Amino acid sequence: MNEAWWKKAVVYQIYPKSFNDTTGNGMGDIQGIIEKLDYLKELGVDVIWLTPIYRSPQNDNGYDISDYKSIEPMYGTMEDFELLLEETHQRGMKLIMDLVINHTSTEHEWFKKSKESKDSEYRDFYIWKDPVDGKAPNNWQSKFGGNAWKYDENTGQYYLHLFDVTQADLNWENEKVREELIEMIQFWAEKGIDGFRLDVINLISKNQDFPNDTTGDGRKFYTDGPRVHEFLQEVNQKAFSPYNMMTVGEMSSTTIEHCVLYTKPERKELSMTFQFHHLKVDYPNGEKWTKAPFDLMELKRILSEWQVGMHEGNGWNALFFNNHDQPRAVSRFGNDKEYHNESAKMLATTIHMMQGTPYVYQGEEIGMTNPYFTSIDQYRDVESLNAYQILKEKGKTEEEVLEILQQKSRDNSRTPMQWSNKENAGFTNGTPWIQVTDNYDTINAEAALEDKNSIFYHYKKLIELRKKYDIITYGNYQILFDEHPNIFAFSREYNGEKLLVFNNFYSEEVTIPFLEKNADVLISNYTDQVTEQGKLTLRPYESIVYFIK
Ligand code: TEU
Repeated sequence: MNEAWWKKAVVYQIYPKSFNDTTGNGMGDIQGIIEKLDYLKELGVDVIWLTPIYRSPQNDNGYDISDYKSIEPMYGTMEDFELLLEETHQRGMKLIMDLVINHTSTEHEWFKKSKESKDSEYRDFYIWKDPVDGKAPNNWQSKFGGNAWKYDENTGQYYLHLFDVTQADLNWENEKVREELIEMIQFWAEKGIDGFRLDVINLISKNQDFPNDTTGDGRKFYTDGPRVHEFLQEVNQKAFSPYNMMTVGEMSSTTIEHCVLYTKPERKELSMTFQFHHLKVDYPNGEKWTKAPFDLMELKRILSEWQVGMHEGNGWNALFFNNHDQPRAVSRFGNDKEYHNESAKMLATTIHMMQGTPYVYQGEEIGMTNPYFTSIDQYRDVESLNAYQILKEKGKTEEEVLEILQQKSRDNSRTPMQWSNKENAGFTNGTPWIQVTDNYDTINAEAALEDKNSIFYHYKKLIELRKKYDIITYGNYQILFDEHPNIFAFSREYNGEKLLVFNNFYSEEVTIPFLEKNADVLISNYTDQVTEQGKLTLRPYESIVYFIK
């Protein structure tokens, strides 16, 4: 298999806690994933990405790891995992794990020993600093709100936590930390997994002066720090390359220039990167916790910039609108009421016709929507619960805060997978850890499989097209009608062939010039097209891909 097999692959992200429960404890488990492998095979995905299933106190649903080499008992056993890996491979699919190596849980043995005393041999596994003028060492803020430094009375120092206070940042400057982490990666590689998704990996290198953030609100994460490429090349050389691992880095607030450096093959760092700028087009002035419509012109500009920049730099994009941290795209960028089917398909086509490796987040393939929770008691996510407190302290009313959470909370994507119209959407026979969205009676996998016009079969066809047409993988990208306020259109060209992709992002019908003669329709979300006298009419959320030989 050539080294870049993942350029034609599609990855399916599973959030195990919400995927499928076989024990009745209300939380998904590994046996539940095994039960659904044939469903994923039917969809046609090539790779499964599991978010963390390692032992964890679950303060951040597994992104707070207390033991990298054991499975969290609520998900099952190591034997269950090894069976999942074998069953996945038997079906010709690959499996990648989530690597959270910027921080560990404060329940991790390393942290417990580090915290014991300043002389602990593990002290420098983490980032401990003396108070400055009796306060925190600098003005850095946690991504989950509040100070990024926690004072420890016992040793009179602060430790750094860029995320929750129970997620202590590892000190990558310490060679022993790198050695331990590389050995852990090799442990999983030896089991035969096929790669990793690397959590907030561009935060691992900190500016050792730990300067105040003078440009932002203290949340400017010293992303893409001074030694980040050096560290990644070391890990790649000792752990990724020897096992031919596919790797995807989650890059908070990064740049095209850095992502070209992270993913140019000859640099041997990562296979591809997730960037998030396109998922902040409903953050007015960069502020997530505000209710606001999305800005299509910004979405088009950012995605186009990344398409062109990464193509020219020979880098490689991970393409996505959905994941476990983001609201459901059909509710965020589409229309989950009157045009649910059309808009979900339109959004899928937008992503899958670009250059890069597409990621399908569990439930996206059947058009799962935000749950529209109405009470704070329905929320589970630590970031959302912190935001609730902070917004209330800032004087927002309960109603205003709940409206913001309804639009922006990470729990929007963490409701149980909707398998059928049975109780709890067929996810569990117990009480689900988080409420099921109440539209599961019509939006569920069983119904989707029985309906040839379902969103599921649109994804299946997009995945098939990627295998069949090299232009989708290798073609260059050019935006079309870039000033049009309603449509996101672009072309792809490769070896004399051309794709024309038209997406109407709104319910208003629009007409544009269209002079192509021998254009074949590769895929669309309507059964016909309206073209006459050199014009193309795009109906509500209409999406069409034309292929010109
Ligand atoms: O997410 C990184 C991150 O910044 C997220 O907090 C996300 O972008 C933000 O919530 C959007 O507002 C990764 C994991 O995907 C996330 O689930 C973890 O909570 C986080 O790292 C810490 O490990």
